[in-house]
Amino acid sequence: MGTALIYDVEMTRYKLLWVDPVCKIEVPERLTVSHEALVRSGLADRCISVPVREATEVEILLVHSEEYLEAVKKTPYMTLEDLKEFTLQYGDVYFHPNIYHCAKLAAGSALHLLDSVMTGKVRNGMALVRPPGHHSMHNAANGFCVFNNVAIAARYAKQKYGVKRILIVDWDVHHGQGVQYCFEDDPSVLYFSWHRYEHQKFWPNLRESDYDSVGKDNGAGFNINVPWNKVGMTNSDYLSVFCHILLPVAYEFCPDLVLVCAGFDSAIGDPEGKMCATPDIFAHLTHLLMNLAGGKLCAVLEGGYNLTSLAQSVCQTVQTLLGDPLPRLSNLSAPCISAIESLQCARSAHRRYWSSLNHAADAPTSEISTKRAKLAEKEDERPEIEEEEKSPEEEVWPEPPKRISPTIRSASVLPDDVVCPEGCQRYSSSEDLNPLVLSKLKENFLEDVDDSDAFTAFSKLITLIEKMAKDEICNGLALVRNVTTAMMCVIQHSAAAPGNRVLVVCVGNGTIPSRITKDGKTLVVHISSEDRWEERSKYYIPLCLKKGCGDTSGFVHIVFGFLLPLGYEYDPSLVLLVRMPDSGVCDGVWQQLIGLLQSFAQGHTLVLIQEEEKAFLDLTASTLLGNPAPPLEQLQAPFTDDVEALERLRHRLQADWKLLQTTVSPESGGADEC
Ligand code: Q9C
Ligand code: ZN
Repeated sequence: MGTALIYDVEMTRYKLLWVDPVCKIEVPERLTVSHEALVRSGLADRCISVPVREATEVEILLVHSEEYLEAVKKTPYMTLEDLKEFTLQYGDVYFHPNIYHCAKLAAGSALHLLDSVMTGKVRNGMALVRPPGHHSMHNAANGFCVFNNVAIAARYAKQKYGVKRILIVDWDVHHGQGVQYCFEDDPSVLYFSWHRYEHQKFWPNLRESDYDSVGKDNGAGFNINVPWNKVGMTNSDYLSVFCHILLPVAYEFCPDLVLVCAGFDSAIGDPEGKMCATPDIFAHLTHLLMNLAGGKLCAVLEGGYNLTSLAQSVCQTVQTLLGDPLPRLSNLSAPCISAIESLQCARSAHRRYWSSLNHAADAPTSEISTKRAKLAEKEDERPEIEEEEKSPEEEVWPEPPKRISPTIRSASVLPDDVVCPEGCQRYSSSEDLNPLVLSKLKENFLEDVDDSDAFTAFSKLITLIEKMAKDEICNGLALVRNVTTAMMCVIQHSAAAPGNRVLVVCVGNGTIPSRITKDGKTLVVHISSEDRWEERSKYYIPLCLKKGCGDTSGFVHIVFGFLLPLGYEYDPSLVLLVRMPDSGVCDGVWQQLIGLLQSFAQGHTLVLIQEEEKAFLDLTASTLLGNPAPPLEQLQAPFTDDVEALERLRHRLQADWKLLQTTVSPESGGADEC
């Protein structure tokens, strides 16, 4: 199952024919540079090329009015003067004799991509299209958009394939008001958008782009807006919103299909967005959505006006869809106060609709609404003249380094009598272990190790992680006699090398020797049913679920609310996932966990499983190999006691771990300036 790529040069064949400073950024080169970057990097060749087609009138009418379609249909025959005149009735858009044709191709591309994913010809894919779609409405073109490509695809998916729940993630920097209007009262489509807002001062300046537009009637709760009230938002701000709002709600919603309004004007260097998130963030945003809906994801291009930033972001997205290991996001800062304010507002507006947000705090008092009120008073005033600053196009950032893809994806260390899972390579070290390492191993683990078999296994584990460090192997799994000893052995070796950091995720009950958690070279996140609150420290984080790891909602709550933010902030060089015996974690949750942990350490994950639990081997291997986890069932509310205890823990930890913050509080002290 591959990744589809849709592109056709025909969609570059329209452009602005008169002078208009607002529209001049929407150029044909947006498509050519994106496509050329995919070709140059070899990514295009690895995709399954899907041809474009025109959307039919019936399909366009799924979203647009007959009147509007008839009007657009006439544009190919208009004179320049007529086109200018026609354009004037809409906001921030231009027409061209060939744009109607391209708009039909753009919508048709989204539909063809959707067909390829729904029929199982491909797992996922991306369509590079012009014109974009998310601003266009039932009766109107708007914001460079003619037909609403993604909205049409969503209606089509419901109608043709009977898809029950669709998640639309709009990471473009503008609010896709066209999509919001289309599905406002429809609970089968969950629309999420973050967007530059600046208390309604930024285009399209709509009251209904704010966090309190949650959807209407039956659709209440199914429209999520996260307005950015400042420019300069960073990777941390974006991740924080994914971890603390979008992902918990998305998993609770449990979509059958994910559509992405993939605009890249939310990346650094863009003249419209003026944000500071780097192109590699899109690798992560994409990956975090790829374990929903059994991996069925269609990304459709929207905005993106800095050609360099756009091309890099498109490559990051496609490479992730192809399943390559993710880049590390180093030096994440604390989310800025304005971002946390927006997060807190959106969470509080949605807490009554989503049990995963039920515990969210109230919106921060007055400040934000006061700003809006002040703005309304001053409506007639001319905006203040801003001080001279360097234009965002001049912003410089390093080109994302080439992503590494070890030749061996998954290796296994198994007892001889255990069959190696398909696609995995049984690891039998050809190299002898460094004698120094060997003696250290003996010295430290001899008394724990009862026989030479186990000792051989440990030596293999060590050479395996050395090969991971050299990027010869991406990930691994091992069936061991005693997970705790194996864990200690790996940690001792790995943490000895300078610059290494190991994120240890322990699932299930058991005791973790406290000596490993002192120096910051390991961060242990321990999910169990035992209350180890007393033992907590900066580097030992016990997360307790009363009913144990079999509690799916509780577990998912912990993964998004704690594990992902901690992992991103810690930025490990290796992830060690330890499944304690009888952990009770169910198959689906286990697969999701493994999939999500591949966000870290360039996918260098080592999974340790105790011999008695060898039934989990195949499942583990399949996920490490990059197969999408099956969707979890729609989630129930996590237990109140658990959630309350966890929120108390969050409060204690957020001074050390800034990405855990979900509220603005005097003592939280996030970075003031974005
Ligand atoms: N500087 C898309 O990204 N102009 N459309 C805003 C404020 C309209 C953007 C003017 C921008 C439309 C798909
Ligand atoms: Zn945009």
